[in-house]
Amino acid sequence: MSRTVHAVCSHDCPDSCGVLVTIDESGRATKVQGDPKHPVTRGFLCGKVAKYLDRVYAPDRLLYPMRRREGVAKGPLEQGREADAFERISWDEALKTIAKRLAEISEKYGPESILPYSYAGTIGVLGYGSMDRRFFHRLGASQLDRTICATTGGDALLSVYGRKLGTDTEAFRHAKLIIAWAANIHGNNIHLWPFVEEARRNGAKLVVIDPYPTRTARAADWHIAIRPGTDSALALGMMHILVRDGLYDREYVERWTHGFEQLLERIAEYPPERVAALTGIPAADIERLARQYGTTQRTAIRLNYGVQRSDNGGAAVRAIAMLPALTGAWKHLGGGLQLSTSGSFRFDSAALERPDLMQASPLGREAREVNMSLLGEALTEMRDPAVHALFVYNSNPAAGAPNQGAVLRGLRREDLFTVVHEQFFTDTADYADILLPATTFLEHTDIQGAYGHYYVQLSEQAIEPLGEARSNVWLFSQLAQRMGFPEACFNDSVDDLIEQALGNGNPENPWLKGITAETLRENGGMQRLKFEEDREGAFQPFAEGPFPTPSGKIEFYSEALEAQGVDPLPAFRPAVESRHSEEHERYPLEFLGRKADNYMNSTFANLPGHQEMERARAGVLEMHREDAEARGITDGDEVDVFNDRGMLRMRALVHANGKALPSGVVAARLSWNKLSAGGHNVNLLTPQRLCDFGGGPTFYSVLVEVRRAASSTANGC
Ligand SMILES: Nc1nc2c(c(=O)[nH]1)N[C@H]1C(S)=C(S)[C@@H](COP(=O)(O)OP(=O)(O)OC[C@H]3O[C@@H](n4cnc5c(=O)[nH]c(N)nc54)[C@H](O)[C@@H]3O)O[C@H]1N2
Ligand SMILES: Nc1nc2c(c(=O)[nH]1)N[C@H]1C(S)=C(S)[C@@H](COP(=O)(O)OP(=O)(O)OC[C@H]3O[C@@H](n4cnc5c(=O)[nH]c(N)nc54)[C@H](O)[C@@H]3O)O[C@H]1N2
Ligand code: SF4
Ligand SMILES: [Mo]
Repeated sequence: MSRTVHAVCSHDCPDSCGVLVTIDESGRATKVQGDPKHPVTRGFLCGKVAKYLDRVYAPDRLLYPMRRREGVAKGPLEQGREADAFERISWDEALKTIAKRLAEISEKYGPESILPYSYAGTIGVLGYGSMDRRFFHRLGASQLDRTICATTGGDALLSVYGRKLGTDTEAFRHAKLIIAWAANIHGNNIHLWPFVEEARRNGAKLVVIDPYPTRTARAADWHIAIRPGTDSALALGMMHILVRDGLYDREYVERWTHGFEQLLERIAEYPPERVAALTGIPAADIERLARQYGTTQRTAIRLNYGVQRSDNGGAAVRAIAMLPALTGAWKHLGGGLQLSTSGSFRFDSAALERPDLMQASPLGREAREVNMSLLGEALTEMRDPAVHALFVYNSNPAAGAPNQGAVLRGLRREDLFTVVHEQFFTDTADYADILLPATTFLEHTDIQGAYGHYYVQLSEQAIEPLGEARSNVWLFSQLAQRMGFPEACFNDSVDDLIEQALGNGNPENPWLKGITAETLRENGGMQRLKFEEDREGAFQPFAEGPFPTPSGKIEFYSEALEAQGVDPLPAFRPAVESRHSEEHERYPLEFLGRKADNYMNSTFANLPGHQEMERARAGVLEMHREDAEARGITDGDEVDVFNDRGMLRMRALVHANGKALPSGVVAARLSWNKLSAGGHNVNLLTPQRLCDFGGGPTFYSVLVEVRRAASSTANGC
């Protein structure tokens, strides 16, 4: 007899799909499907996870703890031959070795010389941050500031509204104008698409603002191919027109916003002609967009994080986020903006992570913070103390971190003790001293919120762990015992942690009230958050105040940012690497090293089925016809793409339709280094610079030059 279990896709995706896993008598998973009862999943999975069993049962899964063989240098290993560089050891041996080395390093250099490095390999609440944080806090290790993805945009949204909430995903069906702003809905957020389509069937228009011709852009009513890093100018220009033409909601602005007078002065600096010159969008189009936005009540902006990966990204998100405050779109069903819904869940992170344990550590105080976006610098330049141990889990920084040259130089250090807990032999695993096998979401239990909807879910373990794979919670609980940490919290079970996460009775999270593991099970593994404010069947977060900001209002003007030395109002400032900067003379092309539609950051890049889906774009540099012609490049040529940080060998894909990608912009996709020609992916070219605030990286502010490779023959033959 087969049975079915409700799990949750734990990959770093806004959709957090409910997944039904079918398991046969032998305990093997035979099928995964989208949960038809989940109101956002609606019975389907994306192409990546529909093939999930290929990943779980992949022949190259990492299944046993391993130690680097004596004399084998750290560095890239050939895919499929990685195991040769390691020898299998028992878990007992692995845990003993790690505990011993960490104790020695802590003793010799101080505990802050140990750096945990993790991100969102799993966004399950326990797997993302619970026992691991307790462990590193008790150790006194450096704290990791997890900025790689969303802190700049997140902080920007918070500076305006005070909480990361947004338009209800299901309410998008009621919108009349949808703007996908740096939001690759088809690629990154596919479960929003049916609601967009439903809205369009009822007359809504879809506008996409993205320099790249995504599938979403190609399916839209209107694609505005903005120049990278200029979105703040566009949003300020739209506000200029809305105010000039009286197309804003005076009552809402007066009642619920702060700093309108100052904003008026600022937007006066952004007349359409100036904005046109900055963004590359004709003034008439800017007028048309602003008019459509200002004359439609139900306007929904799906803003995604692409826009903040740039020097001026924080200001851009702030400016865009102000648009629905100006028009009062929040009052209308289907109106508003969604960047993230993650602020709605409020799992009890203090109970899970126990930052108080730092006081009990040998350090006896709060440990220093290291910005993960500066990993290269941290491993090669940081002092007092230098980093001597790196513990990587839930992440593949050798592929995903910016300034790859420095990151790999750091990882190559023979005096750095590196532990990697992984499902596969990733680029980072190639640099491990000790390699540990991790479970997939089918093999452990967790609880999960979402950043693209308002349902909390229980993810039940569906199958036994493969080989000797173990979960993050198990690993750090075991290591704590080996270190001799006496605190009882290191013995908490998964059930205990789930109970603590839900924090029932905690006044900080009223929307989780009454939700327990049992009630979740009774409801097929999922429950909608318990909003008091649901109106017309949807959650409308900012229809009225007060707002959880310092002023209690929506903040056009932010004194809190001002206190940090940041401009309290949004403005356009050119990125250090952009067509508006001096660097542009040396490197005249703006480079977008984007995510792959068929991978999840670097995850899935090693699987043949996923590679097949991504084939047309793998190793490819997309260019505008004019840029190609000016360099004597034809479609299919091998090209060198380079800047001061490095050079990549790629194959040119020249857009026949000149309008597809703006001239002066080239694009390529993220993969594993060892699967890329020359052994490096796009992050060899990305810089160490940070955004205007929030500490995020500037993946999308990169200048390069491109030339036909010396060895290239036309059409790549
Ligand atoms: N050029 C460029 N670089 C980028 C981006 C970009 O758009 N362009 N995007 C950036 C963004 S937004 C992000 S979020 C980062 C993401 O960067 P990373 O956080 O490094 O994400 P992945 O590359 O997906 O690597 C996650 C790893 O976690 C592992 N994993 C999964 N589940 C578990 C688990 O339960 N336990 C353990 N121990 N491991 C697990 C997976 O096997 C995988 O190898 O990349 C950033 N890098
Ligand atoms: N298939 C797939 N799905 C994913 C991921 C993946 O790697 N693959 N990654 C996941 C992760 S980690 C995240 S954070 C989420 C959200 O990920 P997003 O933030 O939505 O993803 P990005 O692809 O970084 O950026 C979205 C779009 O912004 C565009 N863009 C770049 N620069 C600019 C600019 O200056 N202005 C404008 N207007 N647009 C710009 C890019 O071309 C891209 O199409 O997606 C998640 N979902
Ligand atoms: S990656 Fe996203 S869309 Fe795909 S199954 Fe997971 S949550 Fe759903
Ligand atoms: Mo991300």
